[in-house]
Amino acid sequence: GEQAYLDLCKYILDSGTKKEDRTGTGTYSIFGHQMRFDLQQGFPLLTTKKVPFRLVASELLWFIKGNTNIRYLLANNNNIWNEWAFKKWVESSEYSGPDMTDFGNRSLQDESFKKDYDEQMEIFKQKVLEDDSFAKKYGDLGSVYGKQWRDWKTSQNVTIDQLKDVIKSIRTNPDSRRHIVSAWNPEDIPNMALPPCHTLYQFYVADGKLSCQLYQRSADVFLGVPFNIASYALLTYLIAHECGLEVGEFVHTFGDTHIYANHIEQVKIQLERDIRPMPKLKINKEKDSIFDFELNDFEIIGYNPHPTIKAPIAV
Ligand code: THF
Repeated sequence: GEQAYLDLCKYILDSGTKKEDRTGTGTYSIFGHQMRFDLQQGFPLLTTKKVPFRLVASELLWFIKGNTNIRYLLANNNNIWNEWAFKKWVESSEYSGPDMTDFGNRSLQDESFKKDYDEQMEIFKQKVLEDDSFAKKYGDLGSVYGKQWRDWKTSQNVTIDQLKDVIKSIRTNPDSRRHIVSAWNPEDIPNMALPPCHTLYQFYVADGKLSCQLYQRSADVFLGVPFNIASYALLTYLIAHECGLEVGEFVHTFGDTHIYANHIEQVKIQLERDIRPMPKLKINKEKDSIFDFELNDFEIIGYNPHPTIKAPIAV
């Protein structure tokens, strides 16, 4: 449960190794870890800070629809993937605004640069929302999660719908040890804005309950992991619902597990807070296919978290 998350944070602060990373931010990290969440106890949305469920749910629906374009997220007021699409745009030959090299770090250090950046980001978002051909070219993140889950292309040019297939295999052969969805497609990685952090997940059925385990190769413990826990818990609820099963456990297994150097103070604040009761998830029982759900088919009940803790995302 949530205590396992706080224990992980504390362990990394106490024992993590300082490393440099791709983003130039620096991290404290450990390698290899596992947490378990009993979904029968409630819905694992952390209470020691506010986790915006609406953003978690719209991102998951975006994956489930096989969509890889941030236009869908923007239309749902979800900005969590903007930086990766924006990066492609400002590095392209068609971009002619102020130089945006290393915008993630510079906007944290330089007030006047941040003004330019915010302005360019606003223009970019409007263009993705309003201009179809621009959106097609620069709103798309390439072969990220949605593509691999729903539309994996083999070398024979056959399409594999891993999500549909795994639901079918859970229904027809629950004892199978092959209920796997992989987002890690080595051949396709050069076509992705970011190689998948959630590399692979597996389902397990026992005693009428559906459990899910995720292998996450790289984990941003403060900003990403609270989202990731809620996202895979929601996915497990939806698939269990479609397959007529109860929910079991979510098992979260990690590779490089890190806290960014500029999240340390935020983590310390969170560690001082006491855990509150877990909320419950209510889903619209009139729908039965995971492919038909929309944002307003979910409701989180009894969520009374501590306040938001703001932190910069590393790009
Ligand atoms: N890159 C990095 N550095 N960390 C990640 O967790 C991450 N993701 C996705 C892709 N690249 C990543 C994006 N997921 C937030 C949360 C999840 C994200 C990206 C950003 C975030 O900033 N959350 C804020 C609220 C943001 C808002 O209100 O708009 C928060 O306080 O939780 C790994 O999946």
